[in-house]
Parts: sequence; C-alpha cells; structure tokens
Amino acid sequence: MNAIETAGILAQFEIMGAVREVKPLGNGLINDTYHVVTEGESPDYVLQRINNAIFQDVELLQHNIEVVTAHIRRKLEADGATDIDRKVLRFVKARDGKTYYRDEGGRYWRVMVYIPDTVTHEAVTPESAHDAGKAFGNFEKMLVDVPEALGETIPDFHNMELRMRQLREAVENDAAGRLDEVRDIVDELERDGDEMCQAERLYREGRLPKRICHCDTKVNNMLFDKQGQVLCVIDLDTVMPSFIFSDYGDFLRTGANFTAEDDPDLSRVGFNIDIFKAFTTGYLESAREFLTPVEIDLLPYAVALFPFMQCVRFLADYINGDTYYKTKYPTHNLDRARNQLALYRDVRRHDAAMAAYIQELLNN
Ligand code: GN1
Ligand code: MG
Repeated sequence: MNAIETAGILAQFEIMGAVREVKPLGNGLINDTYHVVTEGESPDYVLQRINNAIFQDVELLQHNIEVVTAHIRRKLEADGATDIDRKVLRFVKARDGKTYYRDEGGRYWRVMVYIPDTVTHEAVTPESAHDAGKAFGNFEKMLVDVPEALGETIPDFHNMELRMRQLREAVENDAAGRLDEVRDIVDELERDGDEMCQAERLYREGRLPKRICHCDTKVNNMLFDKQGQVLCVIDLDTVMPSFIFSDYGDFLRTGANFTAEDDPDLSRVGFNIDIFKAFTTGYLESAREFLTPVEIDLLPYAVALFPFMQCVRFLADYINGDTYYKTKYPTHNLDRARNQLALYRDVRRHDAAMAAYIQELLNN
C-alpha cells in the first residue's frame, strides 16, 4: 500500500496528530494490518483492512466488536481498574460515525488506538498456557451478561453437525477423485461422528448454553506488558455466540499438540498433558464461577472435539480438491487431516486422565 493511499484512508477517520510512518504489523493470515506512527504526543494507531471474503457481514462484525469492547470497558471502570486503555481495544470512528470505512474499491478499513510497550508470544509453554487459560476464561466471564444479542460473524463456524454434513457431501461428490485413498479415515470419522455432535443435541434440548466466545484462542492473540502481565485479548473478529468449547478446545488443539498441525510425521503428533493441565488450571480459575456442571463435565469432550472437527474440515477440503485452505503441495490437506486424527486418538487415550485432573481442581 502506498503513502497516498493510506493517507486517503486515514483521512476518513478521526485520528489525532500528523502521520509520520505506516508500516506492516504482526503476521495475521486473514486481515492486512499496519502500524500508523504519528508525530509528537498523539497516540499511534493500528490500521486494518478487514477481509470481507471471510467476514462477509462487516456491519455485523463491527457491531459485535463495539458491543463487546464497550461492555468490557464498563466492567473495568466499575472494578476501578487502572490503565483501561491498555486492557481493552478502542476503535476510532470514521467521519460518518461508524467504526469502519468502505473505500471506492469496496475494501473495508478500521482503525484502533495502538497500545504501546506490549509483547506477544508465539510459543506455548506451561506458563503462557496458564495465563492464556486465565485470560480467555476472564474474557468470557466479562461477557456473560452482554446486554445485546450478537450475531455469528461466520455462520455455524464450529457447528459439528454442519461439518459432518459437509464431509458427507464431499464424499458423495468425490469431486477430485480422491475418495478411495481416504476411505479408512472417513469410516473412522463416521464411527465417532454422532458422539462428537453431542453439543448441538444438548443445545437443542436446552441443556447447554451458547455464550459470547472469542473463537480464535491462540497464544498470539493476547497482549502482555513488558513485566509479563496479560493486558488484553485481541483479534476480535470471531467473537460470537458459541459453546465455550470453542475457546477451551481450540486452544488445546494447537497448544497441546507436540508438533504443528501439518507435520506429516505422525510419530511426532501427540497430546501434551502438561499444557492441558496448565491451561485448564488457568481457565477454571476465571471460568468456574459461571460454567454450568454440563459445561464442566464436557471439557474433555471439547479437547477431543476440536482435532476431530479440524480433521473433518481438512479431509472434506482434500476430497473437494483443496478449495478452502491454502495448500503448499498436493497432499497437504491429507497430511493435516491425518495429523489431526492422530491427535484426536491420543486425546481420547487421555479421557480419564483429563476428567480426573478437572475433578482434582474442583475439589481444591
Ligand atoms: C483457519 O487462518 P487461521 O489459521 O487463523 C480457520 C480455523 C482453523 C485453522 C486451521 C476462518 O484459521 O477455523 O482452525 O485455519 N479459520 C477460518 O489451521 O476458517
Ligand atoms: Mg491473530
């Protein structure tokens, strides 16, 4: 993006101070993000292009984010918190009063105030896993009484029944002629599919709530201060109503795998119970006071659900001929699917150990 272009976009927002420099920020895969450095005492800003191919309803997306950040801000104020502008994001209004701007090319932009002197982590350690569990649990806790209904920024994002239907459709069509090669995986997924869809059934029976969740709980979606204290949770595009399993289970899917989700060497795939313990300890420190007994009982299910769901999604994409996920080589999605299946199996071997650990935490 050139300087004239950015200047034109920034001019649409009520920012203070003269812009000195605009440079790329972070390593997000979805949106384009820039750090806007200003002269003198004015705050710096973050400029983001919202990927509206993935988030198709930007109005709804920004509405969710406005409601959530305003609610968190009120909670922090009521608690007498200090440094509130470092603990919740602040979005800058565009000239028309909205928190986003659509340019002539149909691209969507938003601006937030940059929080200086922060640190992010890429690697999950027992310590950062504990802090992440506590931070994401606290995020959910602050949002249990959001006064307005929020929408799903990606409809049915973590709906396991939908993901099974998509797999069955892929199998039916066999668009890329790859089905024969993956029959054994499809059969294994079908064997456990019903069990993995229990959250949707419990929801229909009124026994499981949806709450406002983050739905992208990675360790790099938290900001820490220079002393190592968690400041806030960021990357709020997927904040939407979901089962709390989304936040709890998806963190462990990546954080507690001994290797990357696309490692083709399955001997390296496995469930790291130490990360599970640290994350669960932190999560329950902040979340146990609002979770229902059904939600708590199903935490081990949530740990299994996410590698299972991700296997279904990768495999369906492989059968469809790689239309959703970016791939680097022809069997990339297949390697990912096998990796997630291996993780799923290993998680299931820890069902009893996970339940026992959670019980131990509740007894203390
Ligand atoms: C996608 O792009 P990334 O890594 O943030 C996907 C997640 C998957 C993940 C698997 C919108 O997220 O749901 O878990 O890939 N996001 C979307 O690597 O589909
Ligand atoms: Mg991110």
